[in-house]
Amino acid sequence: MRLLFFFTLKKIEFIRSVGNLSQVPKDNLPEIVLCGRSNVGKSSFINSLFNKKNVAKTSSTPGKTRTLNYYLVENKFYIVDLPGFGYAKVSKTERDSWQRLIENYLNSSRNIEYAFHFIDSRHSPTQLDILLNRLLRELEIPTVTILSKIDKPKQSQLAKTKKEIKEAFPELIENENLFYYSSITGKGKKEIVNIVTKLFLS
Ligand SMILES: Nc1nc2c(ncn2[C@@H]2O[C@H](COP(=O)(O)OP(=O)(O)OP(=O)(O)O)[C@@H](O)[C@H]2O)c(=O)[nH]1
Ligand SMILES: [Mg+2]
Repeated sequence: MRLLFFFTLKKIEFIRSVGNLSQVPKDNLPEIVLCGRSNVGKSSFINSLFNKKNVAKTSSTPGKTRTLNYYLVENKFYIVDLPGFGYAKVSKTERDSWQRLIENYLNSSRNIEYAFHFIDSRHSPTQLDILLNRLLRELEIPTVTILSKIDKPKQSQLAKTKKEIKEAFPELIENENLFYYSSITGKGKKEIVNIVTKLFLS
């Protein structure tokens, strides 16, 4: 019988912020990419997963992360924190340039082993979530969908989101490629740590 241990992830180093794909690290280590709308909790996820307060910069104002941020984990793989999409309060020019950066990055021949697609558990998936999901499937990037801020919704609200998620993305199966997460309570952390450990650290 194989026992699953609850490993803890400890070592994480911020490597660099990339505003242009020519600046990405050249060592070709595998990458997990965090993507999804602005303000869904992607950067907070990094801090909570590693029990750090400030390794990733977070903000209650959407649009905090504006570059691809590379974090090296246990010297073995990168977590790449992407700017959130769908943030209305930046200029169209800036929004277009982020979108191009994200699309070019996902389309690049980088070693993207996994994508974590975050959706706020209080909200219905948006058109942009549907497009992102489609793009990741077209590119054959294995993806886990994470319903974030799971400490927030009431039961009825959560039931509605779950139903909508399953309608929009019928391929999602709980605890296989669909997880619930709270950076505040730590719910879902064990499951995500297990995924990461199995992929890169065991
Ligand atoms: N209640 C609750 N709040 C959270 C959780 N995760 C993040 N937040 C809050 O949500 C806000 C946005 O979090 P970020 O981690 O900066 O979100 P992001 O997805 O990185 O946003 P962008 O950088 O704009 O794309 C912050 O005020 C966080 O404190 C969570 O699990 N529960
Ligand atoms: Mg962020």
